[in-house]
Amino acid sequence: MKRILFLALLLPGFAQAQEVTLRLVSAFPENQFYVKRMIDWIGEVNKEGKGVLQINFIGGPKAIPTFEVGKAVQSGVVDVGFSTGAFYTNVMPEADILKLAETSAAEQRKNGGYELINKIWAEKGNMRYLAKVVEFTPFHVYLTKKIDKPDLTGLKIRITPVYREFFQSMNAQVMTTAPGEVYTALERGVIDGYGWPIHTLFDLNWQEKTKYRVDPGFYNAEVGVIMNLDKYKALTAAQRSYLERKALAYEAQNDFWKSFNQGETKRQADAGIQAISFDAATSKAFVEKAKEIGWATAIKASPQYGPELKKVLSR
Ligand code: 173
Repeated sequence: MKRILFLALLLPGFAQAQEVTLRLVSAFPENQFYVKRMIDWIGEVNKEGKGVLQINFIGGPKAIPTFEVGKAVQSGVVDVGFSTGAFYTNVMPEADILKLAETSAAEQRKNGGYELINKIWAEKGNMRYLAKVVEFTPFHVYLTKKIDKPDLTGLKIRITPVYREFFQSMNAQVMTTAPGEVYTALERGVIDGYGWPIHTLFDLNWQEKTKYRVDPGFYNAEVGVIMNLDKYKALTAAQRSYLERKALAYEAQNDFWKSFNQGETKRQADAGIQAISFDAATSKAFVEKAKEIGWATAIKASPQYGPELKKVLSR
């Protein structure tokens, strides 16, 4: 007993050694809805995690630029990142393959997908993939000019790696930007449109500059919580199980997006954004082409893991 007391006095902070604080950065702008929702989750984590684990939200792209968040997590400059895979293809090309998921995150927890993702993320990114927190969400092409067929010839379109090959196949002139730069690019007429999910364009006021949305949507937007692997391994068993339980609870709310997306579609119509749609055969070909190009690109970028990912992500 005496000896324990002696040790406790000797090591400052001994009593608090079981609480860890993780530093988190977001690749999405702070005023965007994803981040508001993520901050609510952090609130929950911190409320119930006293004495075990706390998360400190450092900030958005002003703290670490959108396309550098993955690198910061990989190197341990920050502990946790909130990002979509397309923003960290500079860590590994596999990151962008998650957009091709047809199986849900819940299904991937059961069919080996989650383990495979974590094997790749650990090996190539020094990361742990804690949870997918956006899914059931298609991407669309949004335009300031009208088109009457799936042809983007003569149009300058803002992209991320999500859309590159597909939009190029429709002859678009593409330009990569972080979400935070889209508004200014629209305002200055530098772009005639952009790729983005069906939801959350209002947070960044893009509806002011957007006239059309091309239907149908394609792929499945993914946003995840990723963690530096060394930091993850350094957690105690109690900290790790707490964090994983909270991450899973966050992921388990993904059905939220289904109703939210319906509301967002209506909100776009109310804001005067017109849907451009094609006949059934053209629409079908559009979606199939996106998928075909997506997988061809994925397998070319990762001959090692592309085919394995296809097994667990496809239906
Ligand atoms: O368009 C984008 O910035 C992008 O790639 C993305 C991916 C997932 C969710 C939201 C945006």
